[in-house]
Amino acid sequence: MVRCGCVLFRKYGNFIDNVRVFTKGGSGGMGYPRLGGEGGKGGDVWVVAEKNMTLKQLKDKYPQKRFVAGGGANSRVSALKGSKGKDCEIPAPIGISVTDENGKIIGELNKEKDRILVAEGGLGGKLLTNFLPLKGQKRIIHLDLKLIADVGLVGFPNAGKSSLLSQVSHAKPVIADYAFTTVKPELGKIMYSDFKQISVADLPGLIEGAHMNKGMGHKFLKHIERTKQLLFVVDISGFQLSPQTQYRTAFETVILLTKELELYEEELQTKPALLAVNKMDLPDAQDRFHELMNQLQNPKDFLHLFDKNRIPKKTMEFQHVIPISAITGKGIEELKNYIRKSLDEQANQENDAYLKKQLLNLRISNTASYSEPPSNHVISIS
Ligand SMILES: Nc1nc2c(ncn2[C@@H]2O[C@H](COP(=O)(O)OP(=O)(O)O)[C@@H](O)[C@H]2O)c(=O)[nH]1
Ligand SMILES: [Mg+2]
Repeated sequence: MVRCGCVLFRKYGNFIDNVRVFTKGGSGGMGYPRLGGEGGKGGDVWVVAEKNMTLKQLKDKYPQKRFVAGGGANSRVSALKGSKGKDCEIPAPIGISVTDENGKIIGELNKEKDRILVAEGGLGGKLLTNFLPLKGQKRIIHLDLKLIADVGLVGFPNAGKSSLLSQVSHAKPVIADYAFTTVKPELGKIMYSDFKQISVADLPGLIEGAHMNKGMGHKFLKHIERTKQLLFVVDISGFQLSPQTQYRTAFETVILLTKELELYEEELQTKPALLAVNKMDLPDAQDRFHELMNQLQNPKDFLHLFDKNRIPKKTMEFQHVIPISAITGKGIEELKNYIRKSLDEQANQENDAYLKKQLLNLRISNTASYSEPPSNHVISIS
């Protein structure tokens, strides 16, 4: 058995699982002191869960990441009670938690059309406010995709995902219960000798055609988003769903899995991924493994063997490929170490990027300190 994992590539993805946005409720409208008229309330800002929305789409659609609701109408002789300002809606994916700048949870979106009020509009001018309107609430919020686990297992049936999960987690995996999902992922925890823990989710039911909602299709694929990294698991002897379906080699399995991810959501492919090649205890496994490595390192030489519509635009870039046997336990320790290393490296990279951004923000705020011009007509409440 090959002892060490082979490094193919070393690149961390840029899957977006959190977004920071600026929100501001609309200002109230002016009151009408002489006639006792009341200005309209400013519009509110809401975060609303929408099907098929992703944080990346949100970022692409609103690069400024500013959401400001409309102002309330002033009170006039013809309309003493001013109308309410227009609300502003931030479209977000399902399965999001919304927090404020201090990390305090404002709310969660667990199903389609769930909505959370994040910044309230100011009151219109009225007797109580001396007919002066109030400003809307200003708030910076974070939208975070709720994670189910650090690592998600990706593989066709019988690859050995369940066996692997019990082997690495030393305990019977538990079935997790999440409000935002009907597919219950099996969760296991890898324990390290220094008490570090890494959670692994097995989301069963991925088959060819899952992107078209075959098998558990979308329900399954949706949850691959909710892990920091992917662990592909393939059977070195290949895969055949049933006697009626085509036999696939391990390499073909990797390509087909990649294509399923791509067809569902291309961004999934940017997640850091490892490849565990299972059942290395079987006869001929060693030869097949060398063949597989050759194919993975030169995919272009082998892709012409596939149907055109099965070839992914981009092949998966695995951080490591690790031969294992979930039955004998061979390679499992190496796999655990690579999983940990990969997650640590990703965390370091994210941390570096975060610090760089903070530094940049600091520089910008030092060079151009900006304050809003004072207004005679608007007062603030704290
Ligand atoms: N020879 C061998 N069989 C394995 C290994 N891992 C799993 N299996 C067998 O493969 C079959 C499918 O395993 P399972 O863990 O249920 O796969 P899953 O469908 O991906 O969860 C079972 O019969 C396992 O005993 C392995 O490393 N070597
Ligand atoms: Mg299973």
